[in-house]
Amino acid sequence: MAGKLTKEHMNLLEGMIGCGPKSFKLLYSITRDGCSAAEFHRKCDNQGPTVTVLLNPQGSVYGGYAGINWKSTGGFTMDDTAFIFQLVFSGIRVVNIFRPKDASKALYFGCNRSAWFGNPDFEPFLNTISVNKDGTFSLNGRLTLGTCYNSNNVSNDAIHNGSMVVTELEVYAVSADDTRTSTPKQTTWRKTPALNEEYISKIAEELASITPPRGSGITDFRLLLVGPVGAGKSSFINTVMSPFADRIINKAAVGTSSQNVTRKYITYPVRKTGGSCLNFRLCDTPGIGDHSGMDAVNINFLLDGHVHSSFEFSYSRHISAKTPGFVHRPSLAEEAHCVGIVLDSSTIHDLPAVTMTLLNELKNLALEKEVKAVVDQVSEALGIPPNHVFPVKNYHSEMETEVAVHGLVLIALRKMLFIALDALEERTSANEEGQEANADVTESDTA
Ligand SMILES: Nc1nc2c(ncn2[C@@H]2O[C@H](COP(=O)(O)OP(=O)(O)O)[C@@H](O)[C@H]2O)c(=O)[nH]1
Ligand SMILES: [Mg+2]
Repeated sequence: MAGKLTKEHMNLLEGMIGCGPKSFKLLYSITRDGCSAAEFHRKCDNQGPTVTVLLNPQGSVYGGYAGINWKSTGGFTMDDTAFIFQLVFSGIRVVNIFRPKDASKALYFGCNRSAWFGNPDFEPFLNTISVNKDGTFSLNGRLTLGTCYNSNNVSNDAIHNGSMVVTELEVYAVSADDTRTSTPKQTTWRKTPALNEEYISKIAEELASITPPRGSGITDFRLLLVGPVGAGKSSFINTVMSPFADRIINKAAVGTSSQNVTRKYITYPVRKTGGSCLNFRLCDTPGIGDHSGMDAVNINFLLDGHVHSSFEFSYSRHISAKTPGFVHRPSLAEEAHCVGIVLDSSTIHDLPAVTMTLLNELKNLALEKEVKAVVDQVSEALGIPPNHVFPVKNYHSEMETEVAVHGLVLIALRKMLFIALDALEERTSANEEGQEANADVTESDTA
């Protein structure tokens, strides 16, 4: 059986290991051989250097390299060639290598433990884990970089999405391969953008240059965010603001305490460090499912621009033309130009049926106003094209900004802006054509 490690991953790993081309032979796979420490040791002990790779449902790929034999003899073992790595985060290439700072505890050889790195740094699983109904495995280990391995200021969540649920764990024997020449690094890096400072400033500049179409009379795009309570809508807004300010922003109230739960419709402009505003507003909404009043009727009014900023939703009363502050004839500028559905990737399997129904209704309501979501399953469940689904990670516990977080959020934001731009260009040209047609009629009338 071929493993899930791609050629590109192998090229990246052999660069990290060093000393020329390597071949990778699959020794152990939890989906093929069962997830048990005994099986891991039966297949992987005394096989020389190995790579252990984990793949998760969010599309992240990370793992650890051991430069010496795995054994079942117990105790810590020195390995200054060992490292923990990340290759992909949420489907986007994010390459990081975390080397030991205390190599004397680089590996642990426990007969009831799988590949075990540091104390505790990266410990996939203990004993035996049974497979979940959906084919994933909820590993009982953890990723907590920083004790024996350097964390390079990358948070654990930015590697494993805050969860030890995996779709696969594989171990490969690594040996020198003189028959294969490695792909030059340059070629690999060009295929997809590396999320580094340079890329972040390039994409931030590009985003600042996207403006509503001329003739639309609109100064800023309205990007509406909807989703269940606690999905991360307010955090997403703060995270989007952060790369433009070069610090973590906390303007939108985050959290589940009663004063932090969003009850109002609030539109947030985004400022650059110099003070000027970008050409879009992020519109925060109350969460679906907390008696917040976010049902199909109210969402429809919101999409069409009948609701003013700071409007407080009520569960007991629907919005109507009699609601104080109701915008009777909203202009195109007041409508939602793009709708982003924000979902928490760790609870996507458990969304209540009523929430799914409402999200589906919302998609139908939004029609050409295209929709965003954060995980692949949503693409299927809601019938949204996969290239409109963007996994992102918000700031929630970090102290400092992170390049990978900025990269993912800016890529998602760019897609939202392009969707809004396309929708508005279509509307504006349709209006212009309408006006031309009217002008023709007037001329012939007066002739
Ligand atoms: N692990 C993790 N937690 C997050 C993320 N985004 C938000 N959170 C946390 O989830 C909780 C709810 O977030 P919030 O933005 O208030 O959700 P909202 O109700 O949709 O606005 C807060 O405790 C956040 O710190 C994320 O990307 N990863
Ligand atoms: Mg909120």
